[in-house]
Amino acid sequence: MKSKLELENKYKRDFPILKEKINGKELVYLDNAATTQKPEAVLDAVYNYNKTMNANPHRGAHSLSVRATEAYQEARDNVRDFINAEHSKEIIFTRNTTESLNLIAYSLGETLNEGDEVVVSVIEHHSNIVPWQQLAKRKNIKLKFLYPDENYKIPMTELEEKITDKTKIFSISQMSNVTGVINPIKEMAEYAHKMGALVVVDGAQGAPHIKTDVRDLNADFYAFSGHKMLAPMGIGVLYGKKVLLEQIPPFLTGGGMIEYVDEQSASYAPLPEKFEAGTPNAEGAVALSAAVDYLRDIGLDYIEEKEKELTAYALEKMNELDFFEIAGPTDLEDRGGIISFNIKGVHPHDLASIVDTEGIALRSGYHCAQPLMKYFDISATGRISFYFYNTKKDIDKFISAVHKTREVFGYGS
Ligand code: 7TS
Repeated sequence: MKSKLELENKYKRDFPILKEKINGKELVYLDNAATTQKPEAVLDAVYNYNKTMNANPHRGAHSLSVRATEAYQEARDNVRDFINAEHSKEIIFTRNTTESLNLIAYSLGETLNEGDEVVVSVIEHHSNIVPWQQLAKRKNIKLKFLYPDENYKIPMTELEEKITDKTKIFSISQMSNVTGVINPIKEMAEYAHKMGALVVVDGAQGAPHIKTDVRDLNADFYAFSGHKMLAPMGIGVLYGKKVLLEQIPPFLTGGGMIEYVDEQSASYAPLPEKFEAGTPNAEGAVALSAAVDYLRDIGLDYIEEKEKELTAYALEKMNELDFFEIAGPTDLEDRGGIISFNIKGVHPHDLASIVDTEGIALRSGYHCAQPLMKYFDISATGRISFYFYNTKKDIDKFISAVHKTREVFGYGS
């Protein structure tokens, strides 16, 4: 068992960027909800793929192409294992959560008819709202919203009121990228299924931080992004139950996803190729697989525990200061390591640029969740978000930079 200090040093070694100097200061990276950093193991995987196996997977019988195909398939198997899906063909590689959600909103949406309803929540990222709006327009169906209570949680009574026998799809995030609220997906899915709806889960802030078993959650579809869990940008995943993916039409069409093509029509390849038109991001998939290995090695239990400890510490420090207003639950059981806040008298954008001079990276703005901001009647928040490589020292530096910022604005610390 390594001591905390040994682990912190290990992460500094494993993640070269954490040693970077920003404005002459050591980087304090608190923008993990936007994207995470990459360990050497992932950087090496990208390099090795390109050095030893790059070719177009599935095209051509030459040995290098076979090597690339095998590496791509192994990555799929590894991701299957990571979320405990039943079959590798249930893992569709996409660019990111946004593309995964667009895919499902389009392809599953094709099976809906006028009068059907889709239910989402107001706490969703735009990527889990706009594709459903497009579907609603295209198919003339109704899009309904669930709202959180004063504790930022969506009560089950909201589901009982809004999800009816007209609801064909219920799409919900596992964790909010603004309030950090963790939704009880299993319980929600059970209710939606009872009403006959299919359940789509936006796992962008889930899979990287919470041990996720899609079969235990009983999600029909589950979307996430590689770049939020140590992999490069441009690789994402859509999990879907085999029987459902087989029934719905493809999203993007063209090369790679067909069986036979004649002048006027085409038949589609079996899963997963049916949903992977065009040359895939094989190096991204291989890098995601290396990220999965790294995360498995650390253990999601450890990651959850570490992030809880950091969140508890940050909330304690922030609550000691009366100028912080926190937009999220205070009960640690209901939240992950994402804290949105406002500081009386300091605009979040000013805060972000001033703390940047201290090497601190945090996010300010509406976090691609305008309906939620409107619902709370706030225009922007600051946001810090953790990953397992953050430390209490990072939080101390953030708090001290906040004091400095307030001094710039003429407040005493
Ligand atoms: N869903 C949630 C809950 C998210 O947090 C994000 C990205 C997405 C979907 C979209 O993911 P993408 O990989 O397709 O872009 N969230 C954020 C964020 O909070 N700051 O920058 C991106």
